[in-house]
Amino acid sequence: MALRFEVLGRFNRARAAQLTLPHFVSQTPLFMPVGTQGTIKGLTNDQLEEIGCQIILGNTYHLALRPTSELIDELGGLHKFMNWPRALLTDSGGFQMVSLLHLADITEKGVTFQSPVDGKPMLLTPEESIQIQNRIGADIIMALDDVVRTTITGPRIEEAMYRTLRWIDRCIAAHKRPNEQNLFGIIQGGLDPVLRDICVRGLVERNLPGYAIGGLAGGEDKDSFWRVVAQCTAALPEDKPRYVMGVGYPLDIVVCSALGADMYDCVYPTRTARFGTALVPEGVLKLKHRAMATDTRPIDPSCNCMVCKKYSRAYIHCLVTKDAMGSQLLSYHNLFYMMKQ
Ligand code: PRF
Ligand code: ZN
Repeated sequence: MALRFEVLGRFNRARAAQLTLPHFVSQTPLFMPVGTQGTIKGLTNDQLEEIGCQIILGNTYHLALRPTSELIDELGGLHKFMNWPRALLTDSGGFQMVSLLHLADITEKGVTFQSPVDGKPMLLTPEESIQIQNRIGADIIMALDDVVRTTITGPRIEEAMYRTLRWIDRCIAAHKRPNEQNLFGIIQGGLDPVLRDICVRGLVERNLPGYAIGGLAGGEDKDSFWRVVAQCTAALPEDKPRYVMGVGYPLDIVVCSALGADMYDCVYPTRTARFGTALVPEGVLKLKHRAMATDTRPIDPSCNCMVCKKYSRAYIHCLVTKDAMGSQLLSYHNLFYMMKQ
């Protein structure tokens, strides 16, 4: 195992812990911003460090297409390629194909999809996903899972859960760098407590370095979402990190942390910034709104970030539709807001 997870304090089911990874010692609960082509859109690595980002996500799917995992490997791995000294996590790629392409087809072999480069059919197997992630070299790599929307019902949910369990063994067998990279398993099973229970037990038996709760934040109601998180965290070992994938909104992070989850990732803070929205304690602030044009206050007067110290709402309002700097400043503030939680 290439990680250490020490719980430093507890309050009911919530915990604060220190997660030691090959490239960084991080404090949980933590939020991980999502990168695309080896970058968090609009921010430099120095800014990410300044904001306090401890782990960032690299996108396996995008990196495998360009510049390719072979080239990243040849150039010394993703840490070196993007010059990011702290920890990295890569997702297995299947979820991105299903959610981005909608053309993906899942069989026992793997995820088949049409290449966005030349339209040819391509197959991503569990073995290939792990091989690609081994080449990229992130501190945490994710198992290939069969993800279905939580809003569908019926036998497909059960099939996906059992397939995810069969694929975890193929992922474990394919993983060539267990001393440098941590393979996390992903719990599926939709909103069905019986299926979730079978999946958690199956993964815990495999004694992985960490566990993720997948298949959520896909349009189900909050009550069902939080119920699944509560059930999974209760069944997971105390001494391993728990990662809720694709979450999320500040409220969800607070609730999931109270339920005993430790790690989160989401494109929301940076994506919403590009649409001109800032995260503030009261909720959101829309910088495109006409009222902002003459507002000389900072985005959030209680925020200590560089943007709130230096710029007014009026200035950002003026930039936001005209210049990339507008969304860059908003991304900076939004990630700062997520990191100080
Ligand atoms: N599986 C994987 N990546 C994910 C998810 C998942 O279930 C989610 C949850 N919707 C976000 N990212 N592999
Ligand atoms: Zn700020």
